[in-house]
Amino acid sequence: MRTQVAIIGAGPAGLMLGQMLHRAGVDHVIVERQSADYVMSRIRAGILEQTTVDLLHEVGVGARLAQEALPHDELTLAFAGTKHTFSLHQLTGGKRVWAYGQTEVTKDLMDARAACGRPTVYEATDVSLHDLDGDGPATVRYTHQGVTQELQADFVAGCDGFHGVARKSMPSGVLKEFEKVYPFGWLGVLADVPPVSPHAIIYGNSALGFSLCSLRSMTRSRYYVQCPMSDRVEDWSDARFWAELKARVDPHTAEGIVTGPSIEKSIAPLRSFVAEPMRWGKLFLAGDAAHIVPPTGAKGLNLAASDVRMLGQALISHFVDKSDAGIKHYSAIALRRIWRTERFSWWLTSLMHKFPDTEGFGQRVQEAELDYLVNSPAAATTLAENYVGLPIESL
Ligand code: RFL
Ligand code: PHB
Repeated sequence: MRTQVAIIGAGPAGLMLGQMLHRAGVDHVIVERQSADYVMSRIRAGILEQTTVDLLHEVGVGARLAQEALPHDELTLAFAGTKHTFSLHQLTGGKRVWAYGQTEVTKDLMDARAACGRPTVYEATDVSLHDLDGDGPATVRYTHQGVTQELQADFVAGCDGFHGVARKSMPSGVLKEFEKVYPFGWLGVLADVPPVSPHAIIYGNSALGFSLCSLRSMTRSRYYVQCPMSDRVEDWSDARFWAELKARVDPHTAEGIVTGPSIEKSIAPLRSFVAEPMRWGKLFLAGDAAHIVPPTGAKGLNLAASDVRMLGQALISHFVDKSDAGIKHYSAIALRRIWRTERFSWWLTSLMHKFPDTEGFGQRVQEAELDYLVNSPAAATTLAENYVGLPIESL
């Protein structure tokens, strides 16, 4: 099979890129390791920046989002027994974020994909990439239903997440990796109960550890507590989870939390990671394949979307306008925004979590910084403009 762009991975990055290329008439194939049902069942992000929402509208998958996403004009930080709400809208001159689950984004993109009729190969095993730096086309080899297949493409877009094959296909002398692993994880619970704070996410700092009150809809809540990575999901009964969450937020919030049986419970590690460069020969990386942020700033999916906006533009310019400027500059320009967002996610993680080595002193320093954020319009503006998402440079 021959195509213009082989997209590895049908997560949000791969599906969004496919949708962009489809609308510009660029031929492409998506190759995904898992089944469509498996991809749909992953519970992950919940908050979309305006730029992500704009991209989804632009690629024609915004109809349900326009009906169902909940606008968040505010952000709440809880600490030292009280909470403070920041007006994102006022602090950023009218910007906001949206509560709309990654599961819903994926469903909307998959529906659009099915309607457009472009090929997607699910359950492709042993995916490997070849001829990435030669003159001829790149080759993607994989096994599907027991048969080895080859796909030849002008470019390969590695949208296959942190554990994918694309980044590992770059020669080690070319790739530079930067990583920070945090000494804790997040235990997340999904429950069909009304959210305690439908119009503002609550990020909680407490001497007991971090907590987060989020939502998927007016009837479905998503809550998290910081936990040691040595914990197992079985260690956390629903009763233990709700008690711990309530102990970590301010009394007013604790009183308002409606508890119920969990419908999903999982523990996720926290990591900061960047791989540079994001292009080698005919291979480009986008999304979690190139970088990971800890979830504290809600940036992972949004960064994947901003990469895709830039990469999609670059590929469309190459095929449609016959200009290679975007392709040349994609890696450098995408990495500028990625590093700024890495910085913000690391900072918010450091501010809100309990670190095993800092004890009481660290807790007081965090509370002093939170107090400063609440009382300094300059500091609050910095928080808000990063939280709603930094502008995307055009290539
Ligand atoms: P994905 O979603 O990992 O998709 C990659 C796809 O590639 C496939 N794949 C392969 N396909 C072919 N061959 C191979 N060898 C392959 N290896 C892998 C995989 O099966 C998969 O389908 O990466 P993508 O598209 O870059 O999207 C990134 C986002 O999923 C991720 O950044 C976010 O979920 C992060 N995240 C959040 N981001 C936000 O913007 N806002 C949030 O509120 C937010 N909350 C979160 C999060 C991530 C979390 N976890 C579990 C890590 C909360 C949590 C708890
Ligand atoms: C979520 O709703 O899953 C969520 C919200 C905000 C975050 C991370 C995750 O920072």
